[in-house]
Amino acid sequence: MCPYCGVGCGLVAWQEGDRVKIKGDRTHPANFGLLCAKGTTLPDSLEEGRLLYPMMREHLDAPFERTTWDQALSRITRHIQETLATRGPEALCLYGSGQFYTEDYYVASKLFKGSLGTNNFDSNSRLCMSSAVSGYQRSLGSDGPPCSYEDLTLAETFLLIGSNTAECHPIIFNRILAHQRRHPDRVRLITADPRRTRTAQQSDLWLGIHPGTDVALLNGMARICLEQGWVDQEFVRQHTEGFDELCCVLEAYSPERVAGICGIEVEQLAQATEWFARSTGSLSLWSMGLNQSTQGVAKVQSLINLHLLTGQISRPGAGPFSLTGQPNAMGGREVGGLANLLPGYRSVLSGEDRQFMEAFWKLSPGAIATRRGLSASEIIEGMESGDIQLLWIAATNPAVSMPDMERNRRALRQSTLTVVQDAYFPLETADYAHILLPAAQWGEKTGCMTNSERRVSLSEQVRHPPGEAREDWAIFAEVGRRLGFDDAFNFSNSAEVFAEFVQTTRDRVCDMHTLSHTRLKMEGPQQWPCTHPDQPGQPRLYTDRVFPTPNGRAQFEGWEWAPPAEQPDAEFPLTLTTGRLYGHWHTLTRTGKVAKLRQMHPGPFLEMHPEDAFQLDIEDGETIHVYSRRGEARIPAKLTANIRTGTVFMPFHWGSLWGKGLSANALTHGETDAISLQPELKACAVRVEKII
Ligand SMILES: Nc1nc2c(c(=O)[nH]1)N[C@H]1C(S)=C(S)[C@@H](COP(=O)(O)OP(=O)(O)OC[C@H]3O[C@@H](n4cnc5c(=O)[nH]c(N)nc54)[C@H](O)[C@@H]3O)O[C@H]1N2
Ligand SMILES: Nc1nc2c(c(=O)[nH]1)N[C@H]1C(S)=C(S)[C@@H](COP(=O)(O)OP(=O)(O)OC[C@H]3O[C@@H](n4cnc5c(=O)[nH]c(N)nc54)[C@H](O)[C@@H]3O)O[C@H]1N2
Ligand code: SF4
Ligand SMILES: [Mo]
Repeated sequence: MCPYCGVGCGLVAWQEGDRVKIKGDRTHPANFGLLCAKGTTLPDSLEEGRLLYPMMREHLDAPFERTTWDQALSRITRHIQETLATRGPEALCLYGSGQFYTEDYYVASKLFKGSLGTNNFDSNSRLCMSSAVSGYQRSLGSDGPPCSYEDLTLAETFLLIGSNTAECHPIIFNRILAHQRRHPDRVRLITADPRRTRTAQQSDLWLGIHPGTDVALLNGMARICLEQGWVDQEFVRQHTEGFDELCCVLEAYSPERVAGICGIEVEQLAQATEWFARSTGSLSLWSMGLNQSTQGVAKVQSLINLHLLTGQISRPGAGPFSLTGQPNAMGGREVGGLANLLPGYRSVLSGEDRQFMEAFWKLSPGAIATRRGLSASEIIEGMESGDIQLLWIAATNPAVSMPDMERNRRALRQSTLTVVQDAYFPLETADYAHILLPAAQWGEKTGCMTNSERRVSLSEQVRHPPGEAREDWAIFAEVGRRLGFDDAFNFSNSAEVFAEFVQTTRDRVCDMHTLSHTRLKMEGPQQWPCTHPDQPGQPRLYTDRVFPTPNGRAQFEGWEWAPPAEQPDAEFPLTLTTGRLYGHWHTLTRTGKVAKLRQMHPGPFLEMHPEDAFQLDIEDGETIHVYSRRGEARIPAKLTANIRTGTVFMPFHWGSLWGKGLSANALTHGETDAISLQPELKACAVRVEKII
């Protein structure tokens, strides 16, 4: 499976000499052989700049020196034991990643939440999927996405909201366009995005809303449905709860007011609503434009409200479909890879769930902490206050990807002991590490990942890890054994880890207890729930219209629109939004090593509307200064009418290894959604200045 985005394309990989070769897997149901530019160039990213040996240093200003695994792991184990004795488990913390394989995630979870007794294991999914998780849970009772890729060829109306699908989930977008080409009269695409992205350019309708106004937009659409009689009365009556309360909220969202808040025309709002409500199947696809917001959960729930109201759910070609970002963001949810979760879609806040996992892991009753662990942003606060004595970072590069870079830098500098476990060196986050552990990456280990449509694929090893690199799960397991938990971490391969993990999913929404490495190898990738050893998994959830809530009904929850946390003002008059480019992956540790992709996107830029630029006397290509209350960037302006006036956009891929002043996250702030604790990476106030 491709180790980049959550589309989860299948690959055929083999070794030729010392090179790995790949092609698209024609039999894989996610991509049927197709790959995008990132997937195709994957082999070019595997060799250069690898971290080959463990390295250590006494303090952050000393140079790294090569060390042995034994010495590095002894230091970590000793430090954990001392911390447990003096400060207790809450002073230990792991920050992981949706790019772990499921087996890596599971062993990490077992070590921290089980054996060590702290829920301080969060992951970069906090910056990515946590609003979708909370929104799904509150509305539908569980965060399993109900849809399938099959729906991409059955829907009539596509609402692409806060998703640049063409650049970020390209193979999904290809499938949608192919479907539209087959049914040009029926199939319609609506894109809601402050930028007229490649996705919007290929859509039938672009709703160029102001950043952060999605709740108003979706409430406006719901209100039009009420007025026009486009409500599926029977579905609402039989399968939902909270309709009257929702109607009260919707009263304030007249089309005129909504058009004003969003900065669009009433006719556009009406057209979008009609296409959505009156189609034979409406599928909404969303990602970071909804999730990365102080209203992230409100946006997700408002979107789900619209599906429930119109009955556009629980049947083929319809439903609210969250596109997962990272290849194994979904697997992370299955194993409890956020500070509030436990394996098998369980919660650390539920006594019953904790008891199950304590018994399963053969721990004493009460061994799992009752409190939610620290979220990504709270980890930074914990570093500032000195409450965290061990920070272990694996498969994520927070020195580039977390908001408010300067604050993070100061916090990370204060660490007593930071371990960074990554495949590459140099790396921005390594600047803050005392110990570097070399990780085996894609192609060098065997394990599973789950894509956006809940499909589990097995990725097999094609070559040996370079140098002394080891698999992530094996590193966590060895630390577990060194701490004295021999039985718990006595796995001899990742198939055994997977076999143990799947038993935690039995009778759960994500039931995959019949899956094993052998079955996945023999029968190919499977969707969960997959409850029968001889039958394939289910393509859709809730087709019986019974939702996993206490009374089986889906829940309407109406939200008032609120603007982003930091509003433009006289000093910082523009709203900056941030995101991705087609050819690059996150912090460039891999795609930055591929010449073809570097040529495609040579550097960062600030997209701005010519009218905004004219006022500041800025020309296309001119290097400019961008300031926020927290930091600055110095990058070329890229003038385009494909963005709203008042809004500017910057890709977030470039970190300090590529030069000074190139990072979007020097500008962003750390305010989060109150429920999901996901940061608002999509809106902050900035000022642009001409350099004289
Ligand atoms: N090429 C590429 N593909 C990737 C990745 C990558 O790094 N590169 N990363 C993967 C990961 S982890 C993720 S999470 C996904 C992310 O996938 P996407 O969410 O599609 O990508 P982004 O560019 O972060 O943001 C999407 C869009 O949200 C818009 N937006 C900003 N503010 C708002 C708003 O308030 N409302 C609405 N409606 N839209 C808004 C932005 O203008 C942007 O076009 O991509 C995955 N795929
Ligand atoms: N401003 C702004 N900031 C954002 C976003 C945004 O839209 N705007 N998006 C956010 C989102 S959605 C995400 S998902 C994050 C992503 O942010 P990060 O997680 O920081 O990004 P990556 O560059 O993918 O980092 C993954 C790291 O894991 C390493 N690695 C690869 N394979 C392996 C492996 O098998 N094992 C180990 N141990 N390491 C491995 C890579 O070398 C790399 O250093 O960024 C977030 N930050
Ligand atoms: S669409 Fe995503 S999973 Fe497929 S090849 Fe491209 S990056 Fe890989
Ligand atoms: Mo993400």
